[in-house]
Amino acid sequence: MSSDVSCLSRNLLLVATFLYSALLAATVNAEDGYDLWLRYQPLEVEARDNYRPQLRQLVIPGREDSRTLQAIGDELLRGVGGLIGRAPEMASRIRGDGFVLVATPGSSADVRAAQLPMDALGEEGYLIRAISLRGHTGTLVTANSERGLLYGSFHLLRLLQTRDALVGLDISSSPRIGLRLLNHWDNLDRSVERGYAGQSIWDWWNLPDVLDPRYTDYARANAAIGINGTVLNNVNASADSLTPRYLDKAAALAEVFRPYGIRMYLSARFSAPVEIGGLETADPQSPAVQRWWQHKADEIYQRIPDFGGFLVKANSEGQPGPQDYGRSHAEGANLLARALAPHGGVVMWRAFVYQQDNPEDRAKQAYSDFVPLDGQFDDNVIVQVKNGPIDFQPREPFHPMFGAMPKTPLMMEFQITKEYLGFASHLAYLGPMYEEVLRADTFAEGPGSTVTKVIDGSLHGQRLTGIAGVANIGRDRDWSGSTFNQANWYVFGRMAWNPDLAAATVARDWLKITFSDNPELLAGALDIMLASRQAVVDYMTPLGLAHLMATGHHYGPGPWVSDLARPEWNPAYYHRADRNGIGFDRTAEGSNAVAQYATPVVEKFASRSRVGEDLLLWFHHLPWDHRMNSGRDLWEELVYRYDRGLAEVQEMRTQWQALAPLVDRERFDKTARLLAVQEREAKWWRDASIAYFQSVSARPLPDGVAPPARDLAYYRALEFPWTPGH
Ligand code: GCW
Repeated sequence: MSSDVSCLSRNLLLVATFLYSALLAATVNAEDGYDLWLRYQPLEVEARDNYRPQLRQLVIPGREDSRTLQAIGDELLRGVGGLIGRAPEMASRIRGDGFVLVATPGSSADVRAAQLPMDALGEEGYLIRAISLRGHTGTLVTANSERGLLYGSFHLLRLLQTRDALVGLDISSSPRIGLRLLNHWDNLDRSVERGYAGQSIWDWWNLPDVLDPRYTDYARANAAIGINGTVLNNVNASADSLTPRYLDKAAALAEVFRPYGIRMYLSARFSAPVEIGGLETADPQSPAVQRWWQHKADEIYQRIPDFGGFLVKANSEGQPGPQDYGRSHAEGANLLARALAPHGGVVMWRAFVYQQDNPEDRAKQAYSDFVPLDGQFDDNVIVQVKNGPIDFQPREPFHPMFGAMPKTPLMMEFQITKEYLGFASHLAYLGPMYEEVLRADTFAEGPGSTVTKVIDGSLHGQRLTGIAGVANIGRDRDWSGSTFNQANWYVFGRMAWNPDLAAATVARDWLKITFSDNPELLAGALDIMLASRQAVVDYMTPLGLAHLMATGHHYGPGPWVSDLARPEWNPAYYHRADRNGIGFDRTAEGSNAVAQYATPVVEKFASRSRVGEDLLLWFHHLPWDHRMNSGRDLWEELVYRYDRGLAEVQEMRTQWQALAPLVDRERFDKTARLLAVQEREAKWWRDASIAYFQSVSARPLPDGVAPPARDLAYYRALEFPWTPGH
């Protein structure tokens, strides 16, 4: 009896031990997405065996005295150790074949003696070379600065992650754009405007005392893709961010970011001198106001000596600004710029403005306000322009300000968070959208005057250059609300460094790093990614339509909305559909927004046949029976596009299911579930939009097209009081 009991308990113990180790193994291998592209899971055996002889020792002269060099060392040990299963030995000098030397000409006599082409690298660029030194072969990462070494080291790790050969390496890379920034629309209460990945990662309340390890991982992730600055707080800013208490908190974060080459910036509220300074006015002409900003800048630089500067949203959507005092955007920007100039800071002044009671086509207002000010901005001001003239829609033409202000540096503002592309739940890879905008030809100085050349400064000889992405980062374990949303953060960084990179190339890198280099996985997932953005365009706003989202939260369709106080808040303002036709006439017969583009572009956009169907209804109001390239009429084509978008999402789901054996459980399931949400919502968009436009056009559905599942009244009555990000 007693032996039975002990046998039973022994068995139980065995089972428990087994379960425990199984659980442990599962946890160790758990892929919850936290690691982003710093995922250093072991490579395939063959790759590991190949790399091992080449990664034996790590030599980083001067490491003891520099936090950046320490960060580099830690990252390389961790990365190489994880990827090939054996960390290199940290050595003080080259001892044999298979060394990795990370050094500037200043920190290593060997590098100096090698006389490498360092000039072209600038401050942040780097070289990675296969090299022979002291009779041994190895790899050299070199640069003019420690920041360059940092970027080069991350590139070296990426080579392993993408399974590239180290033999014969000769890479030279430097960023084309100077300021490569994230913009967080994060509030002090940890809510995030247009954020769909949980609360803000900035724990303002517990700062500066508590430093979440996430802050370091955030800095690592950004440095790995070349991002070199971050604006911590929402452009709809609270002046409290500029009070000493909050500056102390920001300074603690700056300290964490510094070794990773990430400078801190803050959104500044224009009326701060009144709100926290006790002044009567925020007028740029007032000497007291000027002094207040100078003093504020001094106060900031005392705490954060490498502070980057201010981002400002002024006279837009109710925010205070210089126009409240009859002053121009240039006068407002220069006020802050002069306070920052002695410290080397910049002002990023946003051009996202449109005014209450201004009857002008909203797509024209920013250009009308800013272009006449060309030449009036101080040297340390850069004007930040959204990619399109309205507002981060699934597709817009490039903003007409690009190319139109030769004397003013302009920086790009992309949205990484998907306010208008299905929040965090829809899979939409934004690489193709960024690529489309960057490659668009403004013709400002003749053919080849691409948007890229405007923002990299080469078109008009600008020295101050920049690009910003509105972050999709929150407290969610996977940072961005889904695995595939991480790709949007990733591609933003990679294209900020090199705007000529193809969206498909970056997607492939990301897939290899994030999942594996299994060819079937790469092919299937790449297909999904590359088709995804056009799918969203098709099921939300096909053929150049825009801003049809429901009011305020922008979740789901609301093309019927036409009763809001300001005309340009209404979807009906944008689509202008009636019994006869649909679209916004922006030709000379209409709002003439086309005239804001350079000559050949005007003609293209103004022509119904040349504009291209993707932007057709952005620029033209056309009758429902307008003949399209397909032979269908406009009404039939519209319905066809909605169907096509939905069908694409169904296809994406099927493709993802086929990848089940190739993806770890947790990330596979979450993506599968989100794709199911996307399909349901794509169908909702399709059905509601068709129901509405049919109520207006009074046209029959083309043969064989499924009628919407519910009647229009049903869709109109839907309400979503607790949508995130609003
Ligand atoms: O797209 C709109 C958003 C606002 C945002 C604004 C802007 C920060 O709906 O939430 O405010 O753009 O870019 O300023």
